[in-house]
Amino acid sequence: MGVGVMMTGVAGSENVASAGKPLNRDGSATWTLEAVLGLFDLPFADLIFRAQQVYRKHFDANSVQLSTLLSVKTGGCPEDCGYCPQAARFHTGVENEQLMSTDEVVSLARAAKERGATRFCMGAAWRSPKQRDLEKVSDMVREVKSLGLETCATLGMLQDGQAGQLKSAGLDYYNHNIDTGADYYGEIISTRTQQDRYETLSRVRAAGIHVCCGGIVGMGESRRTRAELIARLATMDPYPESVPINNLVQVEGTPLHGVEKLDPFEFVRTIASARISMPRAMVRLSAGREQMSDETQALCFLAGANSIFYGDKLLTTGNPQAESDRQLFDRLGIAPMAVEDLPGN
Ligand code: SAM
Ligand code: DTB
Ligand code: SF4
Repeated sequence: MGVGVMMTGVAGSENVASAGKPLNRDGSATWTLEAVLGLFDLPFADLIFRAQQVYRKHFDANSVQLSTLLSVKTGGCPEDCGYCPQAARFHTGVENEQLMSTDEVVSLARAAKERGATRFCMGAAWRSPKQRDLEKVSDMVREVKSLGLETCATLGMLQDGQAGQLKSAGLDYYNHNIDTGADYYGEIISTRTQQDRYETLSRVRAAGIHVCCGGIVGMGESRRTRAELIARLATMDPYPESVPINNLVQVEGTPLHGVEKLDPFEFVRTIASARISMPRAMVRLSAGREQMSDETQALCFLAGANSIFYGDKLLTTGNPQAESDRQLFDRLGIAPMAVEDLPGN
């Protein structure tokens, strides 16, 4: 990626756009890698101030949306994502389980709704769903949607037609992350390219499903790589409606176990840069909260994070207990976002 090269489009294509000044849907100029790096390089207080200004223009800064995750198909994944406890080739103790039954999923979704979640995200450890499995997941989506929850799924790469099928079942969001900057991607995953991911994202968009796309930091990458991740996300046209920023949860047995931990302020900077460059997105403080102090989480909310995963488990790893999140929200004067306040309602 050359200095000052503009990045536009879900397909990740590059163009030199300075002459035509293409606009993102919020009307701001396209973000270059250098411009995002400039955000990361700001004094911390200036960065947070800018993030707050952008954040308060578009959202109630004391309201955070709650999504609950469920692994509907755990383990045994054929991919080699170096961070992931579910890859069959790593010995992490995560067993290869069968796809859950729709009844089981629906009863867990109902419980999540009762605890205050407004979105329910179903994850499967697949490279790509088989047709037979997609039909079962479509049933789950239909039933979860009928509970009055927003629906999200993350099932790996989608082939032509599959996104349309999920949309017909009532899927609101599809999560598929580009994970990291293009320069670092090959260090982390070899079994599918970042281009494969952009193609799935294009199919999701074309089917009219909202895009949930973000990445992971804390994998030993440079600040420049983190800035490139954010620039890539911010220059998707349109940028994702939902942007999960994960801090690597280190799991024994994965290649990334033992990598040097990211300075928490650098994590907060990543959140702030996402907020500034994607003003109307739901920026989710995602994996890694259990390992984070309350103070770091508070800084993330100040930096513009307005969504979290809520419930004591992510997919296979831990998340803070719902009760401790409720206490943290009380201490910070944060209210869970109500259904009627969700973007689009
Ligand atoms: N198998 C599907 C796929 O990869 O597209 C869906 C599930 S996958 C677990 C979803 C995302 O979770 C990954 O893209 C990655 O960003 C994040 N993730 C996985 N393991 C993680 C870890 N140990 N720490 C932080 N984030 C992680
Ligand atoms: C995302 O970006 N983060 C979530 C969700 N999308 C599916 C997953 C985090 C997984 C953390 C590791 C685990 O629990 O297995
Ligand atoms: Fe499989 Fe998804 Fe884990 Fe990669 S991140 S190994 S695709 S479950």
